[in-house]
Amino acid sequence: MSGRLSPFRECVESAGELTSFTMIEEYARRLDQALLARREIPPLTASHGDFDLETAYRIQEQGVALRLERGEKIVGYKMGLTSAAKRAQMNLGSPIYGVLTGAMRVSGTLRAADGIHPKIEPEIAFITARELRGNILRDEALKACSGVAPAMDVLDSRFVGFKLFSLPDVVADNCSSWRFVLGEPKKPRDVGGLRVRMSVDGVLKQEADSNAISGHPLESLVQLVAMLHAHGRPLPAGSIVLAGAATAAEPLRPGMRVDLEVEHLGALSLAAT
Ligand code: OOG
Ligand code: MG
Repeated sequence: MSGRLSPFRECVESAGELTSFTMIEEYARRLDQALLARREIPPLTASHGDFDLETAYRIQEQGVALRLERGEKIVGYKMGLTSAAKRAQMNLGSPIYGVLTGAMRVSGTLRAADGIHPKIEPEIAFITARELRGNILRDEALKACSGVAPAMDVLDSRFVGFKLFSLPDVVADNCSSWRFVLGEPKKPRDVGGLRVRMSVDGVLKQEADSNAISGHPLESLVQLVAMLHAHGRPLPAGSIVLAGAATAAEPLRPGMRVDLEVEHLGALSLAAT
C-alpha cells in the first residue's frame, strides 16, 4: 500500500460539504453507468473509503433521479434484509429500503442475460390505497392497503461477484434492485404465518413461514413508513411495497422457470430466457 489517496478521494477530503455533494453525484453516476453497461464495479467503500448510511441514501436518491430523467416513474419501495436468512446470506446486519420504478416491473418472462448476475427471492407485496406517514401500528398499515400479493424480487448487484459489499454500498446501489414480479392482488388479509415456497424447474429450493420477514410482513411496512418519515417523506397512496425476502435468494440463469406459492395469496411464475 502506498498510502496515497486516489485523486478523487483527495478532492473529496480537501473541500468539505460542497464536494460531498459532488461525491454523491459521482457515486450515483458510476452505479448508473454500471447498471446501463451491465458491468460490475468494485464496492464504492472498497475503492474510495467509508461513507455513512445517510450518505448512502442520498446516493440512492440521486441514482433514482437519473432514472426519472430517463422517464421512469416511482411505483413503490422495497424493504431488504428483513429476514435472518437474507442477513446471513449477505452477511449484512439490518433492514434497508430501496425504490421501485415502473420500468423494473416484469411479468411472465425476463431475459436473465440483460443483468450482470441476477438472483431471485420470494416476497409478499402490499399495495397501498392511502398515504401513510410517521409511526404507525400494524393494523393501521393493513387498513391503508387495497391489496396483498405474492411477489418475487429479482435482484442484481452492480458490485463485483454480488458479494463483499457493505451496508452503505448496497443502499447506494438501491438495495440491489433490478426487476420485480407482482402476483394478482387479493383483498387485504392477515399475511402472518403463511407458508412461502419457491421452486426452480419444479424442485423446491426455498421455503419459509412469512413471519420470517421481520417477525410479521406488516412490520416491514411499518418500518418502511418510519424510515421514509426519518427522511421527511410519506409513503404515497398507490405504492407497491415489497416486504423483503422470506428466504435466501437463488441465482437466476437463462432457461430457468421459477414458481412461487404463498399460502392463501396464490401463485406466481417467471421464466428466464
Ligand atoms: C440486498 C437486497 C436485499 C431482500 O429482500 O432482503 C433484499 C441484497 O441482497 O443484495 O432485497
Ligand atoms: Mg428483496
